[in-house]
Amino acid sequence: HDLGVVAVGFSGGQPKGGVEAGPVAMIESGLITQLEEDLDFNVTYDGEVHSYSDLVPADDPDYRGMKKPKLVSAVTRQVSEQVYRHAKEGKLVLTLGGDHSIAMGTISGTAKAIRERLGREIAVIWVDAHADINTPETSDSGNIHGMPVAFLTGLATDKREDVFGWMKEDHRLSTKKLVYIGLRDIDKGEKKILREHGIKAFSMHDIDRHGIGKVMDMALGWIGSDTPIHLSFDVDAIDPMWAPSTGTPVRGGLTLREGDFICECVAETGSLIALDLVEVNPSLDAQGANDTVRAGCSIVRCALGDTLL
Ligand code: DIR
Ligand code: MN
Ligand code: MN
Ligand code: MN
Repeated sequence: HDLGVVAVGFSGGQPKGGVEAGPVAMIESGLITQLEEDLDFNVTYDGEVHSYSDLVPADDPDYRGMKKPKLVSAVTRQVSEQVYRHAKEGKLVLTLGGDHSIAMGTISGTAKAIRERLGREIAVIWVDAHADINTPETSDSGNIHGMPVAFLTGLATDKREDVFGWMKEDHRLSTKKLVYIGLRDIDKGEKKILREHGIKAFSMHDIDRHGIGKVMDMALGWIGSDTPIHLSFDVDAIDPMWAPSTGTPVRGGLTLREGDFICECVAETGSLIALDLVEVNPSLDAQGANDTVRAGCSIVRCALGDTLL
């Protein structure tokens, strides 16, 4: 199988430096070689961790409360085109982040490519402690990594081409084709959005109640078989016991095995078309950086078909 890899060294969707070094850390630990040699992928990777420094605008004032709106818009627009090109050629696409704002690029890219190539709408499984579905108006932080799902679903839009106005209908995702797993830190405005739009979400409470096996049956049942799946995995979904080096850790998360299990189940469907692994920040909790990088690499291998037996 053909795999396109995009390494996005970007931190502008949130205030903490260091997350731009996530891709290098995962690649240096041998991830791409493992995908080629152990999992037999034919990998296309330009060998570059993109920093998009040419896209830094001269000025970038807050707009509708968003911080660095022009920068994040320009970077995600470019990521969208990179991911689109791989997906249009029928490749599976792996994107290593970077903060989660980059999912505005990855998911818009696959949504467009799969529409054009297969005439299908994609489904998204968003594994995260957070819902990342704030609109600029509901966000308390103004950090755009808390907003990608709102723009991708069209709950947030803007006419300004340089502030996500480039995102058109064919880039978007239906709220009915979105499933969350692992939620445990949701803002008040986000809860209202999830409720009002009937968005399918499995919180840590649901995982405690039913077990991760049943939750995955329900999550994949909601999506339906034979639907192309984009898996967007924020490493902060994993409990900080195993993945402490991330910008907004929240206790009470998934175990390492539950994280891998989610990915194994998605791999088993045979419908995975793209995977994002984001928010690995090796400079935070430096003691735990190795564990966090290992957790991230394990997630990627499991989603891309590594099996225990
Ligand atoms: C909070 C925290 N909901 C915000 N969000 C995220 O800033 O909008 N942390 N995504 O990773
Ligand atoms: Mn996230
Ligand atoms: Mn998160
Ligand atoms: Mn945040």
